[in-house]
Amino acid sequence: MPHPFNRIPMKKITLLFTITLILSACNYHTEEDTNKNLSEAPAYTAEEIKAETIRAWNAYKTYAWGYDVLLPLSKQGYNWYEESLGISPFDAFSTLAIMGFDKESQEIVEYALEKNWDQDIYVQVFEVNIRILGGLLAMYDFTQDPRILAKVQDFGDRILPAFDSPTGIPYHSVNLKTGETKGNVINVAQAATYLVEFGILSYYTQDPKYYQAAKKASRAIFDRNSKIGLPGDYINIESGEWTNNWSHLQAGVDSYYEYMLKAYLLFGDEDVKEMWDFSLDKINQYLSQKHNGMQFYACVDMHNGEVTKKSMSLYDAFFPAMQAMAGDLENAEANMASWDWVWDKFGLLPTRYLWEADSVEYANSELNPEIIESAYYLHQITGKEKYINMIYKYWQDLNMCCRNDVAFHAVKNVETMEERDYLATYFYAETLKYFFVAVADKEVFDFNDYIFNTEAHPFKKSHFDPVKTKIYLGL
Ligand code: DMJ
Repeated sequence: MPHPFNRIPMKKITLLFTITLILSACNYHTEEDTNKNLSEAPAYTAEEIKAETIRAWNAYKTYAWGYDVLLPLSKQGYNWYEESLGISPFDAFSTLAIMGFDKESQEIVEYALEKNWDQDIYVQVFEVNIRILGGLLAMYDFTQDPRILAKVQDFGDRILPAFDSPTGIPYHSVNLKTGETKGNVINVAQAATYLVEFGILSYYTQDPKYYQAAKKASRAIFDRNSKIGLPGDYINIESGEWTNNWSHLQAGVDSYYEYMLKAYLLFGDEDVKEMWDFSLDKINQYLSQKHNGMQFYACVDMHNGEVTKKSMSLYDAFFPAMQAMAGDLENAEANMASWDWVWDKFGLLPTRYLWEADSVEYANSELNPEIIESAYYLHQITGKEKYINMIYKYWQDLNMCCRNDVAFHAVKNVETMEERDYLATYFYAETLKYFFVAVADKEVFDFNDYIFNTEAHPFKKSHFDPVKTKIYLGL
């Protein structure tokens, strides 16, 4: 596979030449291309993804070990807060474990066992839940090592005080050492993306308090739906009042919906199934829009359903996966086709695109997984070859636009492909994992056996006995 950027001496050529070269290398999908045969991108193998994963992981170990994040261009580490939480290793573990990198996985287990969470820092509850708690739970699910369960429970107990609010919706941040909280206006995803991790923690600790806290938070959002049945996107967690009346399924709301469906599928909780069914009806009724024969999902006013913005954020590309998982293949395939069309326009997805105005609002792209995730679900569920061909194409484009001499990097602008010195931790947890499982043998990873948390940490369905689940989660 060609990696043209690695051969270009970027600093030695003129800016004009660089931009021309990058545009021709990366932005090669034109509107006329959209109907061409997608099988043009070459197939890749699971071994190839493994080689790229270990290369990128070794870059983290070499340049950023102990930090949260690798900065792959300046080749150094970066922390989210004043002290490191070590997020990359926790996010990377389940991907390395599935790929069979036993030595590297064991190194992360040792790192987790040594980690002391007694840190006097405020952390964002949503982010540490999906990445650290989710990563550690997956580590326990893989290893069944009771020492890891003790670490997970310790971490869970440190973020649980965030849920001690008048509404039961968590504060934005919690101090890991003191349990003090701050931040009383948060978005819906930050408010209600806990059912999966907290349910698993309840199961493994046999203590319903975690799942019950998560469910109270999700319920508190759902119960504040408008008269026409839609949530807003920002809420004051003390007063329970919406501070923004936009309703959508984009970044800031996305995983609230995702977790209702997944908690039902993993735990059989009929209450959250009802919430999901109701919400999906409203999404189809108010958010779904047709434009130029394609299907998009708009932002609308939560009180009257009027469209407020015809935009998509690259995070919403997770939704075809949810539709497919829920059995709504017609909408899932129509939605996926729109995402693939946007990808073809740029050769990567921009962070926010205005589909009616045909203009880019936020041009950066951060190695995000969602479009690959949805193509993977659709390939698994429909068996249609076009979806694996899309994944081959995404891999080829990502390589051309984001691969560097040690790992991969984000881009500041999908129209110029200007590089950004950042490798998000979810690239290890999600993006590389979806590329891998899309082509891995069923014996290595069988899609039907697992539910992923929103950070793609996989949990084996068969590990959760339905009778015990009801007791341990308090259903
Ligand atoms: C991930 O951290 C999670 O999937 C989250 O739910 C939103 N998306 C990012 C990656 O794009």
